[in-house]
Amino acid sequence: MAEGIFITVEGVDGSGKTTHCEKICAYLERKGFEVVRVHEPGGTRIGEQVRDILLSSGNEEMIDRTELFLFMASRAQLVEEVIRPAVHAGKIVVCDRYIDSTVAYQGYGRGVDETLIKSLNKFTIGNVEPDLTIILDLDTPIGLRRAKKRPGGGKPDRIEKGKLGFHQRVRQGYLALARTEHIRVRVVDADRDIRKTERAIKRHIDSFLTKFHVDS
Ligand code: T5A
Repeated sequence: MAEGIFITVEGVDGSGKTTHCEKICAYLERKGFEVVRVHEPGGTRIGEQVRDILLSSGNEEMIDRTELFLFMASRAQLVEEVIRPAVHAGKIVVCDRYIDSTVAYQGYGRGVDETLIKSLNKFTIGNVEPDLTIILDLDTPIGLRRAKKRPGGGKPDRIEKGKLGFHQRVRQGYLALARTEHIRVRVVDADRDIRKTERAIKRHIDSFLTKFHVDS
């Protein structure tokens, strides 16, 4: 491929993004593509330091604007260090969370103005827009329970500690985004057997690759 592809995976906490990003990468590699897997916040040396500040449950006094700018800072670094060069080199980048997380969490969840978020996102990423976004949709209490049970899980981080109402608004935000961005965004039911979710995701990826005549 002359120019690569950029796929993002989104959803509420514990919806299975990490699990399915791994499966998507393995699937694409089996098809012969060169794949780069990244996550947000983090994914670079500087971004991982920002991630620690953002998620540390001790940082309870963090105000919404600080949170918003730290997510953007981590994203800017990831775009320039990793995503843009990889896409330009013809690779497929699979990113666990990206711009839609900020619309859902800081916009719908915290109530920050959506127009402001979108213009900050634009400033942060330039033209590095996702080609395809999979939203794993799940009832929020189920996701939060799953996140607690994951290996190495246990204590909720600063954002997982948010009230149920906050997490429910985040889910509604994702569903609203899917309605307005129906060409780029695909919603997959994540409240079922992992293999069924995996098959649904593969169908969306295959149909995207066919539609855009992409060969490895
Ligand atoms: N955030 C992020 C913002 O507020 N704004 C932003 O702009 C950005 C980029 C990131 C936090 O930051 C927020 C959102 C987040 O709160 P994180 O640690 O990266 O923090 O958190 P998550 O991205 O939510 O990752 P999690 O690890 O919590 O959840 P995942 O990755 O969605 O879920 P996963 O794959 O780890 O699965 C959780 C458990 O469920 C099981 C898995 O085996 C695992 O044990 N599971 C299933 N169990 C039953 N049935 C299924 N179908 C299952 N699928 C997975």
